[in-house]
Amino acid sequence: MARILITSALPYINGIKHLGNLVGSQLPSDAYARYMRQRGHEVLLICATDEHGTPAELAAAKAGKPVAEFCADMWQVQKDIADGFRLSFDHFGRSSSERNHRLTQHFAERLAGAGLIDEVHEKQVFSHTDGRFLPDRYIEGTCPNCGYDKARGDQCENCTKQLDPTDLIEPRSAISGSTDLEVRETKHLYIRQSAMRQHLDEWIDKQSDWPILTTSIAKKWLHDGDGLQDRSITRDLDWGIAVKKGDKDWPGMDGKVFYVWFDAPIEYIAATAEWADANDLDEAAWHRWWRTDEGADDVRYVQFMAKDNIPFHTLSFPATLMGSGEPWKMVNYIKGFNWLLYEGGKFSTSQGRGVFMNEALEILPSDYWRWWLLSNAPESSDADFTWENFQGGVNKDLADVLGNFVSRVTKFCRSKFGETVPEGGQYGEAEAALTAEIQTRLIAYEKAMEDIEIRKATAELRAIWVAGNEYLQHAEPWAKFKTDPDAAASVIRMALNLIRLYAVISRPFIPDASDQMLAAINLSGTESWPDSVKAALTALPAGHAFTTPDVLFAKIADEAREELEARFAGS
Ligand code: B3M
Ligand code: ZN
Repeated sequence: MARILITSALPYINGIKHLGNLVGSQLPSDAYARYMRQRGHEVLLICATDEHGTPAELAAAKAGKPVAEFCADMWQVQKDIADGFRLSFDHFGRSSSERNHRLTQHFAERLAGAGLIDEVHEKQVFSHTDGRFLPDRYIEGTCPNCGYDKARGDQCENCTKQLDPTDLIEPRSAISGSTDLEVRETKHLYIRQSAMRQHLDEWIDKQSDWPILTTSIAKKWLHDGDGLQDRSITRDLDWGIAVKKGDKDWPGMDGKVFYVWFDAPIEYIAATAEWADANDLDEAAWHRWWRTDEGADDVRYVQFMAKDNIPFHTLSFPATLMGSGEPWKMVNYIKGFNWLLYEGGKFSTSQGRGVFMNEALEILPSDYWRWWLLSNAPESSDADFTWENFQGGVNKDLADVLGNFVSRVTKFCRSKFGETVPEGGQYGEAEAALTAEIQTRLIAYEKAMEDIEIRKATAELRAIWVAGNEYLQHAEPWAKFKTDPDAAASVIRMALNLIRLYAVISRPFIPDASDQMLAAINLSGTESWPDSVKAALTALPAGHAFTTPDVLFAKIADEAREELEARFAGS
């Protein structure tokens, strides 16, 4: 039995995430965790909301709520949706937790102690009316390049030119509209990533099994241009983790908070501590996942994320951990994802283009989405969600292949033999061939899950469903029943056992359908992974009672698909 720590990138708090976000980290992390649990490993799956930074402040202002209240409400919304998708997080934390405040300040103190923090004096815009320094995007004015009058201090939205706040004509505060601004000297903290470049480079070179997508992005940041830059880790915001050294004040840093990308990955650790707190466990309980001097050496730590998050996880966060000089667990494997497109274009939150997680659950139950998204996960390249693809995948794989198999077998059995596994007849060559084929495919499926090749895994699983259908097609129990009821009985006995096997091995992807199938055949709770297919196919002996389940998966009709296409076309 191994111990596996799994983290999903933390969904940002500013709004409900779309299906592209879901398939880029949370959903595959869940399928992987479920699989590893079924195999008997000790798994800890951690996620949380990422709550700090400017976008959280802006979203709260837009919602007309104080930011703390906005984040608390939005955490609950995201938590409920995660439950709706059956994401089996052991803990879904918050980066604004007390644990994360303390840990983030602790890391800052350690990094400063190791000489890895520079205090840099910079000029920045101060607003007298607002009584604070303004982050670049909180300053608005006229673009010197195109004359657009709502350009932001970091960029003009109209002509896309990158700007400095001092470039703006007639600058004003985006908070109050005040023009009473002044450029003042202020101080920010920079983490000396450049000093850790060689260390990071060597560490990445050791990760020979990482996917190319992950290492190539890390190497690009390490070596392109001027190489790894020192990064500012502080911001002038109200909402965030106060800049302190441990619990001591940091001179000259009053009113500043840590940059959101500094504290967010630390929340992986803090959320594990939150998990221990929530379960009345002691410090050792979470240390054994994170401190290599307290047992975490034996842990395999796997991270899931979309590709734009990779630099922060291959460089910035490791720099924080290494720089602390403490024995923190470093990641063993990073699984990165490309983009999911929506009907050939981008999902867009601002334009309402695409399908958002809450909407998806209102349309169809989670298994439909889980299956389609995971069997089309954007692993080696971008993937495209279209309603037509979605309809095709659902109707074919789930309704025609799996759902139909379960319903034909149970209904036929009920009408001819009653709702118990029939006795009589003998297994022969067809059953031996089927068992052998499924065994081979199951091994390939397992290998794909070990390697976190999600699409490959779903392809093998689908092929295992198809094999059962083909077996039934050839064995024709409905025809045999008329001449040789015993032969029909043995086919149905095999088929009912296949339902149980399908319920168990499909569970990482479609947990609700798995529950339904196991309940129908009266074997709820028997979900541990089969050692051998042959043995697994004897779980239901003759005489075992079952109930005929409702339709597992309904087909999506053409009219329904067209309606959805129109509804989600965006504005
Ligand atoms: N919140 C990703 C995002 O929202 C970011 C991930 C943090 S992981 C520590 O795009
Ligand atoms: Zn412009």
